[in-house]
Amino acid sequence: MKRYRIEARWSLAVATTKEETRPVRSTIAFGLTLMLALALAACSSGGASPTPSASTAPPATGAAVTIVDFAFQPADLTVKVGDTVAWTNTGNAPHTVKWDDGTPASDRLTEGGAPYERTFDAPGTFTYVCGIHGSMKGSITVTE
Ligand SMILES: [Cu+2]
Repeated sequence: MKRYRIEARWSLAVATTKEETRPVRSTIAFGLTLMLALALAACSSGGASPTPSASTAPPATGAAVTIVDFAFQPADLTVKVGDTVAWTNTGNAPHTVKWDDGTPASDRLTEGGAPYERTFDAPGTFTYVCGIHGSMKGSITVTE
């Protein structure tokens, strides 16, 4: 008997507040939809992130030397076999990269100009100087 009473009361309450419950219900439904959409967006972005990092991993074989204030920075750099090193001049004076191993020297590197690149296919230490300013020295150590 008690059970019936409670049910009757509840249905009465729903009946009287029917107009009020409707907008609340649709708001809740909208909120749930939004949460679901956000959860899905979070899932898809979380699933997408490993893909770019995997694709960016293989070409990460470059290294850079910047020519600043009549100096190679870093002066000594260690890279892996197969890596390409790029030299960029950021100063007003022109510089070159002249190799001690007989590899042809770079063209004159000027500020804002294209970088000079060399790819190292064998291990060893490759020393160089600036062909214009002999006191500017640097080396690339290539490891397996
Ligand atoms: Cu120089």
